[in-house]
Amino acid sequence: MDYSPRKEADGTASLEKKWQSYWIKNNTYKVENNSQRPKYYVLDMFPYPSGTGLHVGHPLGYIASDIFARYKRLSGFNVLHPMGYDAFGLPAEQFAIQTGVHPADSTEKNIRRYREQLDNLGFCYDWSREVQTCDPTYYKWTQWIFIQLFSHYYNNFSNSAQPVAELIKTFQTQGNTGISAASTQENIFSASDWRAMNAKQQDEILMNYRLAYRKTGFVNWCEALGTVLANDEVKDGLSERGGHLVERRPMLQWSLRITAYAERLLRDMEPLEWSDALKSMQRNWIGRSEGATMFFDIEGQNQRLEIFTTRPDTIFGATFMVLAPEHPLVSQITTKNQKIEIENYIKYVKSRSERDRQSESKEVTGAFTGAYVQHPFKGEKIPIWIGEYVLSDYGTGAIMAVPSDDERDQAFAQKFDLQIVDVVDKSKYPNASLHDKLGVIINSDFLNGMEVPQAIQTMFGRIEAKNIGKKRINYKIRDANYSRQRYWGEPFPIAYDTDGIPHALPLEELPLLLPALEDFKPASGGKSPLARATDWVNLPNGWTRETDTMPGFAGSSWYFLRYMDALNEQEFASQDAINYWQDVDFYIGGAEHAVGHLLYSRFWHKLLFDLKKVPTNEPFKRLVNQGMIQGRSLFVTIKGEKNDRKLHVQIQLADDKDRLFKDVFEQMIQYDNRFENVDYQQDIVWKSDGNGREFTQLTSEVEKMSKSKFNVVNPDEVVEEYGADCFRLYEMFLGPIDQSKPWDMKGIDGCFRFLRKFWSLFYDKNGDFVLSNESPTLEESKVLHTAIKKISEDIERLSFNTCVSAYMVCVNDLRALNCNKRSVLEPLTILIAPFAPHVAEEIWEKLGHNSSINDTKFPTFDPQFLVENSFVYPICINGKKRAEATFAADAQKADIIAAALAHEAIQKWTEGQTVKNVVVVPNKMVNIVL
Ligand code: ANZ
Repeated sequence: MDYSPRKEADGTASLEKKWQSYWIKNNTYKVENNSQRPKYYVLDMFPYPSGTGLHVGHPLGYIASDIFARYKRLSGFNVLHPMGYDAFGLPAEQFAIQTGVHPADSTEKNIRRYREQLDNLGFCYDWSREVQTCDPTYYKWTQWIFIQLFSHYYNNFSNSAQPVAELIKTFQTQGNTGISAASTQENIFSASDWRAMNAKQQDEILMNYRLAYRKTGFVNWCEALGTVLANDEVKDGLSERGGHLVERRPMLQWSLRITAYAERLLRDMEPLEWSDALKSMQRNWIGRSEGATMFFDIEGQNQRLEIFTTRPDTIFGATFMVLAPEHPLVSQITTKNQKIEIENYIKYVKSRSERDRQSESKEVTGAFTGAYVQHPFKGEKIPIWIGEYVLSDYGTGAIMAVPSDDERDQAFAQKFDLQIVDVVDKSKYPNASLHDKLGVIINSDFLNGMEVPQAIQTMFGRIEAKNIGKKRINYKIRDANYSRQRYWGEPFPIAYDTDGIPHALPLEELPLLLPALEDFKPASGGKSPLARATDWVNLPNGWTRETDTMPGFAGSSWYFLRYMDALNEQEFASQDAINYWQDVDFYIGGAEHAVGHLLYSRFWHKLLFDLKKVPTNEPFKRLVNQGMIQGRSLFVTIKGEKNDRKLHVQIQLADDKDRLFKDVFEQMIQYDNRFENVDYQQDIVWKSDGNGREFTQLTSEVEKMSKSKFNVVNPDEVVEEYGADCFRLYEMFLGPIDQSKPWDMKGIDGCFRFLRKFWSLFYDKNGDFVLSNESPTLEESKVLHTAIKKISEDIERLSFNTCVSAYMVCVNDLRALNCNKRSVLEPLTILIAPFAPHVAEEIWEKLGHNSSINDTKFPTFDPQFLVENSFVYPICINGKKRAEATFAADAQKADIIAAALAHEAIQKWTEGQTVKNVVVVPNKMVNIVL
């Protein structure tokens, strides 16, 4: 019988389909929340179920984690390996706006398609734990976590989240003088101040402390699209989609105080088994910097300007100040003469995205306010400017500019002809850059002669002694904007009373369901579509609901905990389940989530840790980013008067020599309007193939795999032709898991041939399944144990491509030895099961087992068969070979003789006889003379 994973000649269910139904029917992959075995949790980043389905790049990580999960299970662990869908999000809503299909319907349809595609690949997911973030039984708990964020603040003394209710008690008895908390502003008030405030005022104070709070933030507002855009959706002040005007506009939005956790997010990362590249991305994103805030008196006003600097040692080189254009002091300090110039400049800045503003290559811009501060040590007047390179939400939104030692200040000074005073002599450090903080201080009064690091420390002391500032640690990371003016997301469990004070809904009212809507377009004035659901928004007692929805990262920030106990209706997961599973042992997903999802989920996990809801302070112990599978795009060249143009062609239309035949092309252009204005007879080069057909030679390039590049390969088609086992092996064979590589069908036949060879080990010439029960020869054992060692070690270090080669070597060697012994082939079958689970189950059944191969044990290697430089000695008696045994090449004669005489098979021959002599010919033979 031939290996045929998909199609049976008689039309019966294929081998792979048979096992896929068997697994479902027998709940093979269902996991319990307790076991005698140690636990192991293997997690994939769950997908967003898009309308286009999976392409061959998506399963790369899923296959790797599936192999790992199967291997761990076979190695004696109770393995949690779940899957679900990140199902809220913009594409479903955009699709709804275009077609009127409700996002819930399109999402459900897409999920069904994904599930079919995933099932087709034979994954070992425990689907009884499936999570969909748009499911009310799930988002009930996303809302609940939001309420925890809303009703907790961060206590810097205990370094943990604490209830806001306790904070209120403290305010009532001692105001906020004795506390240290993560907060937006630090106005000091007493207990009697607090008690004198009305509810609205108190609410505003509390907002400065809550971990989920409302604040006016600047957003990229696009009037034409009626929505806020993310930074990467804005290019040069225009929306990337449609090219509409975008402006920075202040809007009242929910934010999450992730900054409170910045230090812990940094510190707790150290022991994790993550790549250095990933850790340093997180480190840079968090961006810890040590410096000081300093106050400068503003001339002629009873006001002080607070700045943040990491270089207080350069204070004597500060020759001007720069404020962010949004800084609240700007309107107060700007003089009459400068008013128009400042207003025009602010208008210009509003049209710029944050990214434009920070980009270094851009032209230097700014405007003078007409106002001055006083230098705290020199007493001189220093001009105050505004400039877009100073960001409003970093530090204090204001800087002292030191053009001698900061490139951006230098460019600014040169452009506007401002004074430059050298304060650091760097001649001792010719190779140092400005960022190295090296040199000797000059022109700086009491700092003169000090090395920079010493001068910085001295200044920290001076500033505090003089009471003009404080040492401060700043983080680049911003609090996360948490509001979206969108329909397809989690509603906030918040209602506003008649004073506009937000209140969290009680747990009994959760989930707060997303109301049914038929029109998903944004409402006018930057409001969410939910604002139109007036029956839902307006409550009988006069209160109103929040109409924004939560962003995409809400549901994905805690889903890994829900899998631990996915059906629980009382809690997000039971304490028993969480204490059992603890955390994710192995997590795999795309590098694009390095600073988004992986920071938010760590932050939420830490909150839950503070609330004693999870026992670990980090959620993901070991993490790997899989590389991308790229596509090979094909292009047709269209001649132009000046330049040739290249247009993508659907790769499936070309032949294996990248040729596109004219008849195929003519069919294609009937439904492809990109070619409407192309005179293809003229502008495309056609050649004859010699058989009466004309073709044009296409060119190729490796690019991201995407529908828009016409280079998508659907795994279903590959699986249909070669089977899932072959597809799995092949994706792993493409190269190291963490590297990107182009998809290329060329090698897949090799994997298929390998599976056929593996299969044929079990069959004789007549096509019968025949195995011998003899013991393996030493050579056979050596082949098997070499493979066991290599493959188990390689799986542990996630080197899956080298495992595939090891299987191939092993099977080739066993074929060369004509091995058909059960004692070798049975362990080999288990060895292969993580990669090719269907064929392994089939053979396992044929070997006479009546339970799944998943319930057996992974073979372990016996080092005696792996002795390097060993030799297999024939052991002869009176010149006739009676047995064989392996000895190290450098074994002592006496040891060889002793072992040969002790050999079981030899003892039968020597029993009752006298051994006259034993001759050892090194690396040749042993002869026993009786
Ligand atoms: C004086 C100075 C002298 C500075 C010098 C640098 C070099 P990091 O390390 O990134 O924290 N800065 C402060 N707030 C800013 C804002 N809102 N927008 C833009 N720039 C800001 O850098 C801190 C430094 O960046 C601060 O130290 C400040 O310039 C500037 F030789 O102060 B420095």
